[in-house]
Amino acid sequence: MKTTQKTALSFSIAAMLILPLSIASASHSSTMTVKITNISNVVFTPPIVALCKKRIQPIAKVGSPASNELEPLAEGGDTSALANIFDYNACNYVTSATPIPPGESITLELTGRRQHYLHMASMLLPTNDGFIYSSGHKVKHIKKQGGLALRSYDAGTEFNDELCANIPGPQCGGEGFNATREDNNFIKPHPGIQGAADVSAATYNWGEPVAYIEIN
Ligand SMILES: [Ca+2]
Ligand SMILES: [Ca+2]
Repeated sequence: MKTTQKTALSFSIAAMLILPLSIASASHSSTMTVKITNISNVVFTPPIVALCKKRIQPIAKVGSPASNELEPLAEGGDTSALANIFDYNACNYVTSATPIPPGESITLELTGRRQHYLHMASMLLPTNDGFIYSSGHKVKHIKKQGGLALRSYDAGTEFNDELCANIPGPQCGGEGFNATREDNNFIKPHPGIQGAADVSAATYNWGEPVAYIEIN
């Protein structure tokens, strides 16, 4: 009897020792690589990529007006307001140092867990307010399905006049963010380049999807 009790006690002590270690191992953060590939005819501005522990408001909601944080990204490639959201929610995030030209990819490293939620956004150049985003998918789900294909969206915050004066970046050099919003002030699938003014549809128009994200 005494022996049995001693054995039971030994097991429970062993369990206490092992359990916290296994919990720590299951929730351990690791360095992940997020690879973004541009499969369009337009350039992606340096993207911002975040991994968040909690579920947070998505970067964009199709059919709703763009947030004041999304507007400067979609019109000017400025990620700083989105970075503030990620800071506020204690997410890990990185911003690429370079844009992603058509047919090329970049790989960014950041620390996270399989349970974390991925968020990513980038502007499409040369467009008025075209952008791509991914928001709220769990890392483990993205990994399980081998990656995510992204479509393009129009932020609905700037009319698509396709005038270089209103398009920033190396192709046009025009204005980026402007607080004025277009009449149809909601996020919608991007209609592509129409060749309405300064931007060549033959050179820049694209099909869907426009990007692919993989996590390793
Ligand atoms: Ca627009
Ligand atoms: Ca605007």
